[in-house]
Amino acid sequence: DVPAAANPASDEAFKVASNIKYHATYTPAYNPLKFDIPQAYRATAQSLRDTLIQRWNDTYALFQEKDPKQTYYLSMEFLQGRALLNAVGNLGVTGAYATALTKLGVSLEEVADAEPDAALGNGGLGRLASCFLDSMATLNYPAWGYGLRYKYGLFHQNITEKGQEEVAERWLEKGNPWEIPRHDVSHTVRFFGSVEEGADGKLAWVGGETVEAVAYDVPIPGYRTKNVISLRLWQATAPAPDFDLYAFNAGEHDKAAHAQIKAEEINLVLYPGDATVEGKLLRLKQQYTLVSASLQDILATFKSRGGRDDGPIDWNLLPEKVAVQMNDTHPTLVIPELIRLLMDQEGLEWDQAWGITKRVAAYTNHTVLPEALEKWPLSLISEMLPRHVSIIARIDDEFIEEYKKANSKLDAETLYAEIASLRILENVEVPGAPKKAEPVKEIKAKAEKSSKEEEEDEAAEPVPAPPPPAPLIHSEIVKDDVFNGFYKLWPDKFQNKTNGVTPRRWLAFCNPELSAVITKWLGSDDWIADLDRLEELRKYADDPKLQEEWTAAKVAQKRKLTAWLAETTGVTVNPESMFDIQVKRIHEYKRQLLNILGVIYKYKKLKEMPAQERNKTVPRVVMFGGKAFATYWQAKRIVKLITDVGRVVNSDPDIGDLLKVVFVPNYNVTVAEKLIPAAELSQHISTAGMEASGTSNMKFALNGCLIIGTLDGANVEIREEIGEDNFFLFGRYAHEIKGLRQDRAEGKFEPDPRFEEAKAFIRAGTFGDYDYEPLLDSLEGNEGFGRGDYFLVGVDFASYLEAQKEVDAAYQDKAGWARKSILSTAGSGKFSSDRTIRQYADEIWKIKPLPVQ
Ligand code: DL6
Repeated sequence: DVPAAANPASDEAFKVASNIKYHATYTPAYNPLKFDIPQAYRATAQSLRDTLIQRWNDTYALFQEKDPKQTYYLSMEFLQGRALLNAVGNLGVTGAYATALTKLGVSLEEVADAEPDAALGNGGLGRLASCFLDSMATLNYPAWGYGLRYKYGLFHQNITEKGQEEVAERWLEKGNPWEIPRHDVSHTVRFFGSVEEGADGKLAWVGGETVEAVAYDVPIPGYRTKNVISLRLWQATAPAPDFDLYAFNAGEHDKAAHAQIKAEEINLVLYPGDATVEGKLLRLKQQYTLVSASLQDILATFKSRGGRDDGPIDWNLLPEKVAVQMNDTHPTLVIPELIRLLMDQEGLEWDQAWGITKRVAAYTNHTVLPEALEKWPLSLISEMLPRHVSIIARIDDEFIEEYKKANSKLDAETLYAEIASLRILENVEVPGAPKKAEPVKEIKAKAEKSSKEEEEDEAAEPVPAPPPPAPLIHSEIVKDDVFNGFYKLWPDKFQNKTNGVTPRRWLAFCNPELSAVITKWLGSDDWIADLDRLEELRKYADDPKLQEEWTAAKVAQKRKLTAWLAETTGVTVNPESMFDIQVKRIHEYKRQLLNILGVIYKYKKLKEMPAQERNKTVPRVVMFGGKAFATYWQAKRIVKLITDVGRVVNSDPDIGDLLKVVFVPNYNVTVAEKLIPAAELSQHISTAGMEASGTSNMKFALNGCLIIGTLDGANVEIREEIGEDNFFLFGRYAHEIKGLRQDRAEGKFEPDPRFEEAKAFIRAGTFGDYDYEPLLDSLEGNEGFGRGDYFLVGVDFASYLEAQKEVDAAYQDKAGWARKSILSTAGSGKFSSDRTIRQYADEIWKIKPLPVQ
């Protein structure tokens, strides 16, 4: 029973408590006679869902009525994390829900903790998509997300004696109160089949297999606004008859359910292994399902708005009403699919369909790693998407013709080499091309080589100083290297948008202690929706009172994390130590290996020191978290090494609390929300030029954590904003990497003896007898299979150790550290995803806010 309201002030909490109890009884997912934490979670979520649905309906009705231009954000990944605390926070009802739940005998925190983490993503690209949704809703933009409803997401990571073990993440096991199945919204998606020409001469795609993609809407509330937008996730199901009753009754049970199982495969996991043809086909099916269902939905919405569903449709208006953003390469089938829908379903001619498509679609590049810039075998696309292949081929043909016309002065060899490097189809003959066009890269390499030889012949001129590093390294690499040919053709199509993170989840809600201090010193909590206000903290950075409160907030978070670590990993750490954290996907370019080699070196030196000297060192807990892709063996060896080092170091009585190494298992959004607020130092140490941006660096800086990092990705801008003195910089610059790589691979670079010492320590068996040779071998700077130190760990090692010394020295000055920490937060205003989304809205999508009154 809900106790009656004692005074009018608790009226709202009383209503909330009644509503929660109502849901515990009437929308039961559990025995309604019990009210334990799982029931309380479910009922609380249902109660919030009522408000969300109400507001979602109002928002949708407003968009239908006003028919604004709308953005649709297509992404294979959304790393949403938990929804409950975010919902109460954004709806402004945290206090009421906390009080209501206390009345009911449970706490908001325990209830929130019962929610599984929605991990429909892999890394930064997926979390960025989720931050963007929060900002789109908060800023009242008519914008939606589209994704896939994965049953298992990526995978759940266990850390065992053997290193990383992957198991299915059963996040939907007990149902998901945050999703609303829309059985009235579904679209047919076709695969395989053939293309036939109809009597009217038009092409039609027929036969093959089909699935029905059904919409599941996840409401996304904005902060302090009535707008609630949608993340629409597609679930593939078999079309009727989805079950063969005759086969079933004949005892062929597997066969009976075959169609349904086949359709549901699409939604099982994110990034299924693609080493086999079956794996590749499944990935392509997933990408096409997302694209086709979303575009059909978008066109249906376009037709239903402005009363055009019963009159002639003016398709030229589509770019004025619709912007489609492709989050990286995965949804790029948007281009041929939109053309197909406009031509084959809506009867447009090629020129009009292609013209409209060019104005509707935009693409964001999130990496220049070749393995992530997807290419598909032509045979596979031809088989699965035969109609699209002809569309892609036509785009390719037109491009080649246009290029030939625009470059008629080029000699044939250069012209066809350039075409070969820019066109969409690879290894397909270009009409009119000389028999064997040499790839442009080889031609360029030849030219470079001969000019180098010429240079060498000349009397040695002093080498000019390298240019200063560009502030937007990734955008420069995209323009000058990866897509240089296209950039030269269409410079106006290239723009930089600095990423950002939502300050709601990544400061206000995950770090209430620090948020309270900021609100107190800024005089209001407006900063949560206007992050530039953090700048005003700068003037108090030297104030001992603020420093004291600031440090106390950090200590509170460190204590919480200490308890959680002990519970989840069994490792006891001293909260007085410096908390040093590196959390991100495990990848050689992110160089967790550099970090752990630094730890190994430090451990060796601590062992060698006399106890007296040792005890003067700054105690540190070095934490790692992140998933290695299941078949990325080198990354998995890195995880294994970290855990082996932890096992030895953490139980060494000589070391005690001076050094602890913890691998936090199953890193996800929920874990990040615990680690980031407690971090004092975080490592963003990629090989320069390889990290497109990084967004966790922004979250750490926002929470007053100092960064040790290379001049790479968003580190460059963060350092500019928070000040050079507050950033521990090390390592070589992006423009030096190519030359260094060459030297390193040829054994021309002598690595620091400390680097050799750390490797030898592992080779000596200090951390067990696991075969680390393939990993260590990759660090050897001489040519040979798997060698060459491509990520330049050996090159940056010395400067990394020096920067770590600076960190230790700085940490000993408590007031100085607090000052730097305050300045980190104060300089983080730029990194709000609200700023990023405003830029996308103004400069790319051309959409305007439309708030529900
Ligand atoms: O743009 C969001 C995020 C960047 O911050 C990271 O630097 C970048 O690695 C990530 N990219 C991806 C794409 N896949 N890969 N590799 O996740 O995007």
